[in-house]
Amino acid sequence: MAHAVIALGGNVGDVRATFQKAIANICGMTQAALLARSSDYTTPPWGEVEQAPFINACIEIDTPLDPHALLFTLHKIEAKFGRDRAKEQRWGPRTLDLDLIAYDDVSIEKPELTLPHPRLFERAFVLVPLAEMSPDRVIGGRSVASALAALSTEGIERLPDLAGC
Ligand code: A4P
Ligand code: MG
Repeated sequence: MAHAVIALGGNVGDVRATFQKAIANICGMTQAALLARSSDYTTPPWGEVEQAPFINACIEIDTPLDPHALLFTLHKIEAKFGRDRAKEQRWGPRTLDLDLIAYDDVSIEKPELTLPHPRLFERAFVLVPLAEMSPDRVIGGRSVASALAALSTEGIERLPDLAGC
């Protein structure tokens, strides 16, 4: 089993409901055990595209899949929840984005899979939920809490838990 960190994001549709179903699919389709789930956060859109605020969250899983098979399965789950890469703009609006943030201490530098995630340390919308679960986790030689301390968290707000979750 390997330990993997996955970031969830979306700003189209009922994103929190999508997250709940997507997490169930991740566990089922990657034969994974869910170790931790952060709260959901509302986050200002990052990047140059003008668009609605996002909801973001992170999970930690134990999975028997290798990193490529895991990302392939995450892409299948994105498609299942309405994501169509052929029709969308990079960094633009989407129903569900599933990024593989870290996989054990594995380093990979290929366009189709870079680990740890190459833009992790620029993104408070990933580091805030990650820090809620594992502030002391070291990824790519940096602790989550210290990486987060270097970023602005303006506009990022934790959402109350959904009833029944
Ligand atoms: N890829 C390489 N490494 C990885 C990895 N570790 N995890 C490849 C996931 N994918 C990886 O990804 C583009 C390519 O990266 C894929 O072919 C994959 O094999 P994508 O998901 O198709 O495209 P993307 O999501 O538009 O790119 P990226 O860089 O993941 O962008 P974002 O930033 O995740 O996208 N603002 C807020 N507040 N919250 C957000 O969640 N998200 C985006 C959009 C923009 N602004 C945002 C948010
Ligand atoms: Mg992505």
